[in-house]
Amino acid sequence: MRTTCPYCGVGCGVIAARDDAGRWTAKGDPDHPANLGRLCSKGSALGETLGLDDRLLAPRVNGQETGWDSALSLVAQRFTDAIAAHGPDSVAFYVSGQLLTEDYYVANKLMKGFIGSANIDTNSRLCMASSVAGHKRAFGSDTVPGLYTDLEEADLVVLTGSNLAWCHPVLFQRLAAAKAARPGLRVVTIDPRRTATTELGDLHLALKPGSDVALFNGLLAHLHEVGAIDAGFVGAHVSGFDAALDAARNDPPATTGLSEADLAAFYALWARTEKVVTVYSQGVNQSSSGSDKVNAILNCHLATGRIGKPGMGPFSVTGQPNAMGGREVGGLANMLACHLDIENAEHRAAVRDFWDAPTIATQPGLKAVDMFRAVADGRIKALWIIHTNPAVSMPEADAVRDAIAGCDFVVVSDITARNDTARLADVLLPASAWGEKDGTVTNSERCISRQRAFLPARGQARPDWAILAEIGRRMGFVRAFDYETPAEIFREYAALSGIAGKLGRDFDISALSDLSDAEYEALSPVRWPVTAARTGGRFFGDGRFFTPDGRARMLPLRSRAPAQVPDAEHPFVLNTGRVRDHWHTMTRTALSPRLSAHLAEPFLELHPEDALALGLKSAELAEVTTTRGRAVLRVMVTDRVRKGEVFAPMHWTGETASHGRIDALVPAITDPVSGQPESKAAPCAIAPLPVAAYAFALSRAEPRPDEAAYWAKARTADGWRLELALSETPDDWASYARAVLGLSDEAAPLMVTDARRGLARLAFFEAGRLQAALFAGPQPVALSRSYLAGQLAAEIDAAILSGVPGADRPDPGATICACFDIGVNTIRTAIADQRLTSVEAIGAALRAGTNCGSCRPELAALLAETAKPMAAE
Ligand SMILES: Nc1nc2c(c(=O)[nH]1)N[C@H]1C(S)=C(S)[C@@H](COP(=O)(O)OP(=O)(O)OC[C@H]3O[C@@H](n4cnc5c(=O)[nH]c(N)nc54)[C@H](O)[C@@H]3O)O[C@H]1N2
Ligand SMILES: Nc1nc2c(c(=O)[nH]1)N[C@H]1C(S)=C(S)[C@@H](COP(=O)(O)OP(=O)(O)OC[C@H]3O[C@@H](n4cnc5c(=O)[nH]c(N)nc54)[C@H](O)[C@@H]3O)O[C@H]1N2
Ligand code: SF4
Ligand SMILES: [Mo]
Repeated sequence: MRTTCPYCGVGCGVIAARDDAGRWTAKGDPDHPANLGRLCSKGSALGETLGLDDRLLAPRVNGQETGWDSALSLVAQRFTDAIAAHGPDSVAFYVSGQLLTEDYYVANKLMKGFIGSANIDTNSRLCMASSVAGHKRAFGSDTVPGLYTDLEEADLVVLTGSNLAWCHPVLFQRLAAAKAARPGLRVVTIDPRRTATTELGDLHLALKPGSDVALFNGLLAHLHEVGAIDAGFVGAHVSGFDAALDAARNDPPATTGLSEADLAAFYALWARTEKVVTVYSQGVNQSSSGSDKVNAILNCHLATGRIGKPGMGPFSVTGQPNAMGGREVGGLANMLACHLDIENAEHRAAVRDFWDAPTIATQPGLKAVDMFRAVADGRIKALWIIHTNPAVSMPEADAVRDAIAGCDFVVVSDITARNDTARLADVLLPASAWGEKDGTVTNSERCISRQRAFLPARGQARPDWAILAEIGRRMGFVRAFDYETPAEIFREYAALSGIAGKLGRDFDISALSDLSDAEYEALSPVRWPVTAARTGGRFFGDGRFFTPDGRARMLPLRSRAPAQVPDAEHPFVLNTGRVRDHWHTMTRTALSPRLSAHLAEPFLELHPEDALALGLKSAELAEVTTTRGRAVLRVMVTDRVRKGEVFAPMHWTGETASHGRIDALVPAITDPVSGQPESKAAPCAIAPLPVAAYAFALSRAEPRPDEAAYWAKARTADGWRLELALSETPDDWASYARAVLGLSDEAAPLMVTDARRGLARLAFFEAGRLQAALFAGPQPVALSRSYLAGQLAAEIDAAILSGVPGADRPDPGATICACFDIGVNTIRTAIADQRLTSVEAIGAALRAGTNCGSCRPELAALLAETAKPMAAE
């Protein structure tokens, strides 16, 4: 079955098929234009995430399972009551860029056209809002001009605020392959820290966090100085050039902290290279000056006319699989469907007439941060959260969690009850997951692809669009929500886009409005626009923009003082982001043992000099605090980060770690134009966590370590692995282990202890097989985790207590290649023993890096040994 990957915005085509053992596996679709057969580690492991282990299979009201009818009646009633008593703005939907377009369309139609409020916002506010605002300011529309092939055709690719190697791995692989085939292709990376992505670059600019506006203002001034402005293009198609240049000249790039030589090299390369693509992502968007950062980049492309032509243009890469589709259907609180504007009376009237709606929202609704503030202070009486986990992913996550807990009525639609937000719901609705539902998504290059069902419905789960439509009907809007299939919704949406096209909007897929059900089922990937006159292609190469006068707008921009400044109490800057093998709050990727083996616990990248000053060593635990909250993270000492700056991943939750929710630390400071929070620059304090005993444990049963000062757990092939830190050493390790690892009181361990050194090692066997083991001591436990994880269910053998494999069995070390489960030690040894000098040679020797290729940047780093291994030892 051909479908589309549910993770990142690259939008790879997937072929789901059963293997010989009857298990579902995912392979890259060679015919899909996004990936041409490739998949990354997450996509390749999709088959491991389809089980029913943690699935929510029936509606729950106040924690009790119930049938759909009573759950839906309650939801419809409570929303209707709130609206009757307090008006339409007393209710809100908080949705997600992972919804399918059809789901999203129905949610938006219900809220904006039938409830009559615009209080629907999406996690794309945390993700793409600054790019949307920047595009609209410059182009008059939220249009991504280019195509993926532009990265391959360019002579210079600038990656700024993007860890493409880990976050858009297949697009990164396409770029890496193009560069290998044509070494003249230059890559410049702009990121305060070194990443797997910066390894590919010819030049890495480790700028001061937040200083991107000054960097691109400096570039604009330089382009003018050296005569690289395209006066013809500017004269015919752009307004605001003089003011933009004037502002740029008054904003010297010295504030970036970069050396003059680096700045000069970057500027000269950009100026002399006609075919340049600037790719940007969350280092740009998630900033208190995010919209200005976007426009500073767009200014340079507009001034040189390098936009919308093969191999050139600005390129905002989208994060979620349907971030783009959500923008198209109007998922943001300040948009209507099909790129129509809520504040435009003509647009509003067109949408209302088309929907035959009783009302239409007349002003923008609450943006995410403000929405949860309104929930906190009781203005929102009923809230429906769909396909997102705000108690973990919103800034000020503790306050958001408390706000949800305190709200009169909260509905959560999810595929699992095991997440921090779902635990707070009054009504929990089971949604059909990837593989069980049908619809469309749009990727970063405007390509619309089908997600198709290949699994039967699970339990009572229903697709999100069907749940939303049923609530619409139960709220009294029977005809408007009388959908029976996603194809019907898609046709209606495509027809509305035709009206948007007639109103001069970019988003027009009206040629798809009369697809039959069978044609919808068979729909091949297609880039919009899709009209009678044209299909796909680039925008703006012809110099025509979607502003009232048809000209693009350059904006006068001046760097503002950073919104968040470290001080004596909070001297470090906390940067946050992603790791290679986990997806957001891990409700799906943590189901896969091999994805969990790459980085198995929440961590903090800390510069060696800072670590020394703080008295922290690698593998110890740091307590990180901000004015908003606290986290406890494993220290990874590395010069990848600049001194004074630290980096932590966003993935860990209350389900997977004791104090790993990084957004508990992040203040909800937003960009004034887009309302997008600054997730990458929180001033923080760092101190060693006082620990009496560290422990590492393995267990067949899921561990329950609630009282520990720190814990983090991850799945292994046969059970779980657990990291622990305790503030007091237990008197009796055996009974402690029994309680935490779910063993019966009779379970008797093999045990060695060394009271003087405070060491204890215990192994519990049942029916001759290892059931659980625990290794504890006053220092961080330095044992081979990958070896130990492989010993669960092994036959009884006291050698396990050594914690390391015997001399006859080498210790593979932490997983680098997730596809073939090849560890860092195995790779290092092969490089040394076999004198390997290339990533290809490692592949030939070990197979590492030869399937999905996601680990190739790390293999390159191991070869260069310029960097330490990324995974904790
Ligand atoms: N493996 C994996 N892939 C994913 C996801 C995932 O959860 N896991 N999520 C998807 C989603 S929704 C998104 S939005 C994308 C995000 O994709 P990316 O934006 O590439 O990922 P991030 O790690 O959030 O941040 C990118 C980089 O911005 C840098 N940065 C921080 N501050 C600044 C700054 O001031 N200026 C500049 N120039 N750079 C800065 C950070 O150091 C970081 O390396 O990834 C998508 N892909
Ligand atoms: N500090 C910090 N915070 C960040 C970021 C950062 O870089 N730093 N990045 C931000 C960004 S860019 C993003 S996109 C957000 C992402 O943050 P979230 O959207 O909160 O994270 P997810 O884990 O993707 O949440 C998706 C939820 O939907 C559920 N789900 C899966 N499939 C379905 C389905 O078919 N239907 C329904 N109804 N539910 C389903 C999953 O189980 C999960 O609970 O985080 C943001 N927060
Ligand atoms: S790059 Fe990876 S996560 Fe992104 S769509 Fe492709 S396979 Fe999925
Ligand atoms: Mo995102």
